[in-house]
Order: sequence, then structure tokens, then C-alpha cells
Amino acid sequence: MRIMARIGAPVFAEIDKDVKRVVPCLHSIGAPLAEGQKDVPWPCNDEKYIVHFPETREIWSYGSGYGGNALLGKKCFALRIASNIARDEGWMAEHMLIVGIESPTHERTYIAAAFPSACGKTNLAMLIPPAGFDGWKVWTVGDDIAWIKPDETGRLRAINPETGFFGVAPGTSMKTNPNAMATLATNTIFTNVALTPEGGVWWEGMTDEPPAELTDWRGKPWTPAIGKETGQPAAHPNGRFTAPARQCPIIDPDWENPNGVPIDAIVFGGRRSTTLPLVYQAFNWSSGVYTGATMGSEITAASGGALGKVRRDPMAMLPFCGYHMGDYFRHWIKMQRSLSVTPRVFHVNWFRKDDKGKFLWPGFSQNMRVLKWIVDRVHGRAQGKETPIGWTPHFNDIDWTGIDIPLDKLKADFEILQAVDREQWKREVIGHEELFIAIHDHIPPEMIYERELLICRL
Ligand code: TSX
Ligand code: MN
Repeated sequence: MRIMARIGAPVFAEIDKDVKRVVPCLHSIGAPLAEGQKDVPWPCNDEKYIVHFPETREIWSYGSGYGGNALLGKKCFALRIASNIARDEGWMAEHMLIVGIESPTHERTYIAAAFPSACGKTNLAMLIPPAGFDGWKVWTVGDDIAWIKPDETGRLRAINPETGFFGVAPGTSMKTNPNAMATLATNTIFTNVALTPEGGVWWEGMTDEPPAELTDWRGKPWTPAIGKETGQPAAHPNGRFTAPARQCPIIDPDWENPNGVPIDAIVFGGRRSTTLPLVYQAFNWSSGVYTGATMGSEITAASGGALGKVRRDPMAMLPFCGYHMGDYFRHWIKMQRSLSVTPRVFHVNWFRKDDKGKFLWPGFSQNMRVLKWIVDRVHGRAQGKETPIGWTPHFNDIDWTGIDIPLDKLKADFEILQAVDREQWKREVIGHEELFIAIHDHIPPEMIYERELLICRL
């Protein structure tokens, strides 16, 4: 909690200044020691309760040591309870990263983005621009949660209510996220990762070759040969680092500004091998809310369920919204009334594949080219093509400076990446309908109208 949240007496005094706002939270592993009883590393209760009381604004968490259930300031408070408070008070508590994109002329544009798990949210929050983007800079404000409120001019401003990153370790490396590696180099707590004989840590994907000997996340000896034989990884796939945000080399100068940063664009995303283009811009606020409400990710081996099927996760908030999802969509729609400018809304998909199952987009640093189009659209500088689902970039609307892919391959791949296939999208709308049926009794009419308009355009 010391890493992840602002804590202590001065903070406590600040919270209850005007009205009583403290949310009492209790975390217990449910194993009090009797007089003289020997302690164990973890009592491992099978029974767990993570309970939220939105009416009395309390959190009771019993039996779980997982960060999401034990760091009560995070998902339990900053999303579930806070989203409930935000609905009542006219603001938004969202499962979003916040980044600032600085141009060579020092114009800074802030983007908030929501993705389901396993889409590389922390990597995007700490992006390093690719070769050819001299003078461009990305600043991290947060990698997981955004509290977004209209200011007195009717513009949305966002703060990151956290002070640390609770990130998935496996896959994090000097190649995929050097800024995260620098952040976690010191003052960091690791959970369920492997240990090196020197007292360091290791996880799958950190280096190309694993070290010769390790202690695995369960505390057992592990060698590459043992790993091959048993098929067991050295680190748990959900092993984590808990690292102070202030140690991030590209932390935004305004990351602790209590007034927040102005949000010009909201980006939704998902892991989709078909149908969803690399990027498109929604037509307006209500079509943007529809885009977020219907987003989802394909089920992977890690996430469980029917492989390849789309799991809908509206605004990446399904497990984190503190009230009915239909009422949550209505709250999003209603937010427009308190705004003089609405942020532009986009959808991205880094994971579209060709018919041979190969990723069409190189991702990572190259995503900067997509972010630049988003920034240019926000400021009215970039063209777009009208499609049934929204505005998409033409090939020449993207800045390709410095990319090392042959022009004809790049052009051919881009056309497939950006294609909006009417037949695929008709099937997609049926998927939207399945979600709407599940929550139909609270769906705002705008979502039904947007779906009908989408069907008409298709
Ligand atoms: O984080 C990712 N991002 C966002 C980066 C800012 N990942 C990792 C996802 C797991 C958490 C990605 N994986 C991204 C991405 O943009 N794209 C992909 C898919 C991909 C993987 C490997 C390659 C390309 C795409 N390799 C080569 O092209 C050589
Ligand atoms: Mn999260």
C-alpha cells in the first residue's frame, strides 16, 4: 500500500476535510494466531470473500492475498466504490491508462485508454517512440486507473489515483518495456516470480535465454531442462512487480497535479485477430460510448473459456464497475451534458492477423504512428475515410517516417489491417446483441439506436 497509494496521517486528514469521505476497508487472511501457535508463510484459505458495500461505502476483503483483492485502494476502492461515487457526483472512475504525447513543438496531448487484460496496457503507458520520431516524447501519468472529471470550463481532466504500478512481470523486458525495467530496478516488491542464485529475480520473457539455475515461484529448484520436461514456467504467468511510479524515467511532470491533465482523446482496444481494424475514430460521443460498450478481447489459453471466442468487456470495466452495466452506459451518455468539449473517441487493435495467423502490425514502439494520427485528428490536422463503423486513416494519413518495412508490403498489410468487412461486421453486431440481451433491462435507448444505425450503414 505504501508503494501503490498515498497513505498516512496527512493524507487521512485531507480526505475528511469538508465532508466525511473516508471509505473504511478491512483486509484479513482470516487466520489469527492463537497464543504460542507457529505462523505459516500463507494460510491459503480456500474460502474467499471480497465484498463491497456501495451504500455504506465499505470494503471487506477476506482470505485472498492477490494484489487486486488485498491492495484495497486499487480495484476495490479506486474502481468499484469510486465508480459508484462518481455516478452520484457526475464524474468517472475508469480502468484506463493516461499518457501525454508531446510533439517536437512541445504541444502536449493527453490520451486515456481502456483495454482488457493481456493487451499490453503498461507497455503502451510507457511507450518509446520509434526511429523517425525525433523530438516526439511520451509521458506516463498512469497505467491502470483514471479518475476523470469535468473542470469549470467543461473540459475533462484526469488524475491517476495511484502512486505505483502493479504490473504483470512475465513478458516485461528491455525489448518490450525498458521504462518498466528501469522503474522496477529498486524499491520494488515481486510476487510469484523466480529467484536467481545471486538473489535477483527472473521471469519468462525477461531475457531470450533463461539462467542456468533458478528457484521457481513455488520455491522449488528450476533449470531450463526441468522446465522443458515438466512444461512448468519458472515464474507464475500472473507474477507481479509492485513499483513506485516516481521511479519511471518518463513519468509526466504533471502526474501528481491535483487538477489533473486535460483529456483530448479516449481510446478503447481489444485483442482481436479478425474484423476490428488497427484504428478507427467513432463518429461522435454516443457512437464512441457504443464502441466502448461493445468492446472485447478474444479468449486466450491464459484467460480460460472457449478459445477464439470474443469475451465482451465494456470499457474494460465488467469486473470493476460498482453498479449495473446498463446504468453505467447511461452515465457515460449523460456525461456529455456537463461538457463543453467531448474528447474524441477511438478504437485500436494491435492484434489483427493475416490468413496465415501472423500478426499484421509490429506493435510496441510502432503504435506511436497510430497515436500520432489520433493526436492529429484531435487537433483537426489529419484526414480520415468514412466507413460504416467510423473514420479510418488512409495509408498517407499515417506518418511512416523511419519504418523498416518495404513500402509495397507495408501498403498491402495496411489495407488488410484497416479493412472494414461488411460480412464480418454483421456477425460482430450479433455479438453486440448478445451482450445487450444479457443486460437489457437497464440499456439506455442510445445504445439501441447506435446499433440500428450501424446495421443500416452496413
Ligand atoms: O504490449 C504489447 N503491445 C503494446 C505495446 C505498446 N504487446 C504484448 C501483449 C502482451 C501483454 C503486443 N504484442 C503488441 C503491442 O502492440 N503487439 C503484439 C503482437 C506482436 C507480437 C510480436 C511481434 C509483433 C506483434 N513480433 C514481431 O513483429 C517481430
Ligand atoms: Mn487493471
